[in-house]
Amino acid sequence: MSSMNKPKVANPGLPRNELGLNRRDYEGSMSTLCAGCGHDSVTAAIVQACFELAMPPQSVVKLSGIGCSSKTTAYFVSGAHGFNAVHGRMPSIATGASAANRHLRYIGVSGDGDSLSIGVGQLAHAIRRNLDMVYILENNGVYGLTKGQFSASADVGSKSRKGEANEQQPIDPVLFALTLGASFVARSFSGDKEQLVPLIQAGLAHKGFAIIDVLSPCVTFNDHEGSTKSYEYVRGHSEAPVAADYIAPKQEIRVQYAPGETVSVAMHDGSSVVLRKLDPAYDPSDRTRAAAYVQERALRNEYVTGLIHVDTRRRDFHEQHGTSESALNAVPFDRLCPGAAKLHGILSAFR
Ligand SMILES: Cc1ncc(C[n+]2csc(CCOP(=O)(O)OP(=O)(O)O)c2C)c(N)n1
Ligand code: SF4
Ligand SMILES: [Mg+2]
Repeated sequence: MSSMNKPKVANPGLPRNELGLNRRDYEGSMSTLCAGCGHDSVTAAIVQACFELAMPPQSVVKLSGIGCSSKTTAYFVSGAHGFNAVHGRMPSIATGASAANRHLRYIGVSGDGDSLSIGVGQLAHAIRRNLDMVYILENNGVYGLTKGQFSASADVGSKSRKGEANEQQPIDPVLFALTLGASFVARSFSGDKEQLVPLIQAGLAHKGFAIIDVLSPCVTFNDHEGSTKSYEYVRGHSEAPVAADYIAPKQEIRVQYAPGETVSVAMHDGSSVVLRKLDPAYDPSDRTRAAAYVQERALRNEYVTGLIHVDTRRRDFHEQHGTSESALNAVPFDRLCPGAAKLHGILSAFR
């Protein structure tokens, strides 16, 4: 993929975070996506989230597959580690990298084609394993990169640019993730940075798999009348039962909330996520009811957005598998490779 680096010279007046870095330090190369593509707004939200969290760039690992959406990783945190996997195979790379170093922060960006067609089996197992990563699915209902075929997330009846209606049932990534027991499930819209930034921050603070389905319109192939993934349709058909505010560790909760109006979720890193209930009956800790709510609203042609479900008690991949506390590249060779005699002993236990 060709890329153009942005000049690093920044206005000296730009605000700096605790590390002394400014927002420009969290950007990547120049985007080659179409002007107005939703994916570029998601990039801007990731940049803001990482800047505000003062994440050391070298602590971030960016992973993606293939698609316009998967090009996103080139456009943020240029100082991070990165791996652009083959189509649909990003979760395997993330699993291996995470097993080798549990202390880095893994941000995966994928598309509806990459995640729900060729990569659907990979995504399913990353969810089941509760891999410790944020998985951002930039969902536009089409294969943008290959010129606008319907993807597996296209709604029944949604029309292509030429007027043809999709007939196949969609896979809703939110319902898919809830069914598989995902521990953090959110949905947002590329045009709603106010909602998306704290969701990304909460996802990064979550110990386990945090999937964020971001409705991210494709202006070139799926932004016309009749499409259910256009800017206009998504704006007019989205509703959030809870609003999430991310509160960093040691940061005071400054806003006064009325009693009963909020639920505070303590995250493993000492931060908290304050959930303001916009629908008083909604309980984001109840996975079954969350799924029913999303389905009921889908029947009314509404996208449920916000933090849909969170469960901080589920053991993540590292706890389940007892992965190495130190990164494998820091483990002495004699511990990494205990020798032929030990290996023989292990193998004979399986005979
Ligand atoms: C093995 C393989 N099969 C097919 C392709 C062609 N291909 C490239 S991207 C893509 C779909 C991308 O769709 P999506 O993930 O929704 O990304 P978008 O471009 O819409 O952001 C396909 C089918 C490929 N690159 N590799
Ligand atoms: S084709 Fe669609 S998804 Fe791809 S860059 Fe253009 S607007 Fe974005
Ligand atoms: Mg797509």
